[in-house]
Amino acid sequence: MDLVIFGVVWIILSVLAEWGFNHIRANTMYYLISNEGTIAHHAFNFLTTVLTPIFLFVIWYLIFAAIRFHAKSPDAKPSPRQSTKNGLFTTVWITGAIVVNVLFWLHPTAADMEQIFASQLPSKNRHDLIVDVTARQWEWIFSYPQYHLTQTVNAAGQDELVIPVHRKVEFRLRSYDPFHTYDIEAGVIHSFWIPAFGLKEDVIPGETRYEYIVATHTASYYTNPEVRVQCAEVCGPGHPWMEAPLKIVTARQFKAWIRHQQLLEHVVST
Ligand SMILES: [Cu+2]
Repeated sequence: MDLVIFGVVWIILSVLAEWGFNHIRANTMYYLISNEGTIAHHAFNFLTTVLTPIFLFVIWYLIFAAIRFHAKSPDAKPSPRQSTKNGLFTTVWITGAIVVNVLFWLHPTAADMEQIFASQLPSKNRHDLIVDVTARQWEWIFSYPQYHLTQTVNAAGQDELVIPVHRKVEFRLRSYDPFHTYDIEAGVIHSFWIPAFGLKEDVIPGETRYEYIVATHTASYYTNPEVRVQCAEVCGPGHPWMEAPLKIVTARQFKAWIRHQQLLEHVVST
């Protein structure tokens, strides 16, 4: 009888929780427009779906045991029926744990994460668009070495990041301050975060880090604020405002933008 009550309540709780999670996912997950972010998102959904009933099993087990088997009065004697071993339970629990772990290891949704980590190796990404990203207190500076652009800006003269859709982009992330000529090495830890891409990468002084992204849709900061570069590591008083607009454009628009930037930098430098 205990087993039936426990099992029925566990199933009801699991169904409710899965339903609630699906509802939350469908309504509150933010705008996501990168291949890599989408893979990570699917892996997260898969893991939470499998883990929710297991989590509830453990929690409900604790609560159920505390209610069902508590002493009825302060001077109650321990039950004469005591057992310290339950071979069936141990076998089911250990087998179940192994099966779940092997599932995570082999299941394509979770295994996709391995693909992301593998795809992030610089040696596998030789022919991408390169964007050098310099984080300083408090500004993001974008350079395009393949096009000889040192600092791209929008019409208002603010730093701006523009990348083409459906093309792999290699971000090279560094933290130092090119404008502090007395100490160019002055730098603190920042974090390169584009909310719409769903990935974050710390930017550490003295290190070069890489992030690879393929954007899946055209989009613009000027219509959706999630399409921006935001610092996600507290780096001083200017941290909350350390952001830069991002635009994801077609290949043709990107070419035109590069030409415009080249003209702009040429005008400024002469
Ligand atoms: Cu920062």
